[in-house]
Amino acid sequence: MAQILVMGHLNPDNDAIMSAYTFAQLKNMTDSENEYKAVRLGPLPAESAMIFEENGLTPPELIDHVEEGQKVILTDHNELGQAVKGIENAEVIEVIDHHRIADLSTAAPITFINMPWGSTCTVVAHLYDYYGIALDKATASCLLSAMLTDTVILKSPTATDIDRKTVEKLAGIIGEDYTKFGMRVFKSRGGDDDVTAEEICTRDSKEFNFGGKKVWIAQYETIDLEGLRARTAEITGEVQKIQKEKGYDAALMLLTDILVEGSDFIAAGDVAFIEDAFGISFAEGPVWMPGVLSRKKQVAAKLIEYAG
Ligand SMILES: [Mn+2]
Repeated sequence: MAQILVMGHLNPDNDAIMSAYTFAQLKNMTDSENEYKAVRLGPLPAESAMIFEENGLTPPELIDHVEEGQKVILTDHNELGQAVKGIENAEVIEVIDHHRIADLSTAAPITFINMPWGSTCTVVAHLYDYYGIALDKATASCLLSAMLTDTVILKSPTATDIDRKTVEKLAGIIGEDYTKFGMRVFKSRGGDDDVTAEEICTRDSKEFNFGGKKVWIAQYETIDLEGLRARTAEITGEVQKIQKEKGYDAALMLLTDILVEGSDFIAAGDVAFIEDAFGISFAEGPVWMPGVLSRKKQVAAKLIEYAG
């Protein structure tokens, strides 16, 4: 019996954690030949901790690398830059995702399920259906919480009709209005006052390769952007530090207000590339981008298009 590790991306968000957790559980219910263990590659987000606690579940264990030959299943990512240390010498046996297809290649044919839906947990919910496994309340809570954080309670342009239908269905299983549940999930993150600039910049950051440019894009979601703006200088300093120390061509921080529905862009490094792509200027500091909620669809996709 082999132990197979199921994991979301580095700097995990709620979708990375919950997709790994619920998919490992599904695999254990449908394949008795192997043992599937969900793990995480970074700190547990506050909302994930709340959902695990409420449902009496044990969060995935933290790991920092995988051994050579380890069998792994990737959820919520397929870019090597977002994967566990040692991935080059591990064996990827499945990928369940909702992102662009990047640079992963395998020696053998594998299950690779990638749907352009609002969250990986939407894909996992449909895989429970596919295997005819009924969702219990705890699993539905895990999945729903991640569908709502990834789609900003269905307000993000990444939310599809499939997401909307699935959200309604899961809210029915847990017996709670999805908007109320979603606000409760977002509020579990607490206010921003106790959060350091370093945490703001690293809580949900990802590395991308845009036509040879190594670009770091981080996103921090708040329900009080006005309050955060008092700390613009401090946060800008942190973004500049990350860009320089990690040698990124460019670094872009999105401070996203989920209630007002838009983001402040703070950039460092080769900002001309970002300015040209969006037709904006950072000469006066951060730039307010109304309606921008999705890093993937409204920011990364635009930079890929521009770089190509
Ligand atoms: Mn996701």
